Amino acid sequence: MNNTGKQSFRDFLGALEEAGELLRIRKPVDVRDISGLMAQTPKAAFFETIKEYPDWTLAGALVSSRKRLAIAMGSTENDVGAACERGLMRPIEPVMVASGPCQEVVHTGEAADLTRLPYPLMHLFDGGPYIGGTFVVSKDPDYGVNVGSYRMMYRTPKETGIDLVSPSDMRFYYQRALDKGKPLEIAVCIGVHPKDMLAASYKAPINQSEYSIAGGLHGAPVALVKCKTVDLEVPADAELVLEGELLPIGWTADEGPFGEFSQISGDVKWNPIFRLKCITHRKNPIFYLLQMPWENDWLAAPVTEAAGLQALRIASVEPVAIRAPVGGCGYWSLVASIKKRPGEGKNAVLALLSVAEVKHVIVTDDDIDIHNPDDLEWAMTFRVQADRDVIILSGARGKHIDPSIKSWELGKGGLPTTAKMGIDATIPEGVPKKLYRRIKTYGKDRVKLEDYL
Ligand SMILES: Cc1cc2nc3c(=O)[nH]c(=O)nc-3n(C[C@H](O)[C@H](O)[C@H](O)COP(=O)(O)O)c2cc1C
Ligand SMILES: [Mn+2]
Repeated sequence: MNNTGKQSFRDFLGALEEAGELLRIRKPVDVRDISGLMAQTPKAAFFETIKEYPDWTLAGALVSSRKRLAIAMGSTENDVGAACERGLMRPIEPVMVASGPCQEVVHTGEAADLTRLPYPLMHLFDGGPYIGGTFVVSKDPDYGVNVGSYRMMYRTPKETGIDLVSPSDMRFYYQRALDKGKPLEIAVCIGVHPKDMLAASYKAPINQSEYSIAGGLHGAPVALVKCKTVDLEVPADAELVLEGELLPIGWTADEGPFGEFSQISGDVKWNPIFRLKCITHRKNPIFYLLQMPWENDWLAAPVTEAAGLQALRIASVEPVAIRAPVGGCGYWSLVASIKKRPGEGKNAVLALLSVAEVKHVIVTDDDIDIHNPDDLEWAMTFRVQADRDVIILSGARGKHIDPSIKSWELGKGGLPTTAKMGIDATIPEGVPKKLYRRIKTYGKDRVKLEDYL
């Protein structure tokens, strides 16, 4: 813990280890073998010795299961969305501190060199080695501080690509700087707590800093230090910080392909370039290799679930359980059960379809266990009449990455739209509840099979 009581990346590794969820790999490893090994680890992995990078250790697969995600959130596995929502409702502003471990070692000039960091090629077909787990800070003179996560592709020792295709606050900040012909300063933090990563990936209103969201999730303020070469502040407890700027060249550099969070090997995109000025890091730094796609998809789930809970409450529908399935990559689908009053199956569908990228929604009554696929299918079978209970909308905001929306037809810089579908799998109005009385086996509570074995 750092002195505000907020947990750090290292605190989280400690919590994983305590829960028996961290695998320590002591044997020296070739950095090129790390992705392949990471994809096989049943737990989070910590590589203690990387042959070509003696100054570094590396951790990954930290939240690529609901179990480890729950450890990060300090909640039960089914309540990560609710824990996230509680944090979102009580933002806590960050505090400035004079110095922090993230700047124990400073490299400027020649020494600021991206080839000194241990990040391997992640997937076959990738356009280069990528940094996936970024916490990127930027500032706009009118809108203030922003934090988001955007993947970065190695180009040269001083340059990376960065994916700024989709609408985001930082894309907007960059466009505003570009309109003035100016670069946008950014600070890229790597190795922060998963709650910080959640805050970064949360779409806060443009004039709210995600630092206050991170504070809320932690229940303690984020301590910030001033950067060395840019006018920005970064979390004092980060493992590593890359200071630099996005060059005012617009969306002109090839970036990709990359193994995307859609679980698809993506296409080449046109994007800006990040230019490095300075690297700062902790002593004995730990590089965070965010394992795509799983960690990205699991990190998306609590935010999508929390947004779904909030949308339902705003629509004055009472949620009972919610799930952003990993098959929907944590972004594209939501399944929820509600305490329904007449008509609210439809209200709930509409509310959930309004959430960010959510494209498909299923709503059930609260007697259905939405975490059990067979129970969900049963509700879909007997509570849905497709001509009445399926809502289809056209022309909502979409994401390039979904092949089914054919974004290649848009041309450079164009933004796609998508259809959305919601299924009201609640008991239809006018159908008596007693027609859904579930079978109970006679005598099941009285006898035990094991007594007969
Ligand atoms: C691990 C991770 C990687 C991400 N990579 C990207 C990316 O490369 N490009 C992008 O536009 N969004 C990416 N996102 C989603 C954005 O971080 C998210 O939309 C965020 O809200 C953007 O913040 P902003 O609107 O404040 O700029 C990523 C999210 C996560 C969790
Ligand atoms: Mn933002």
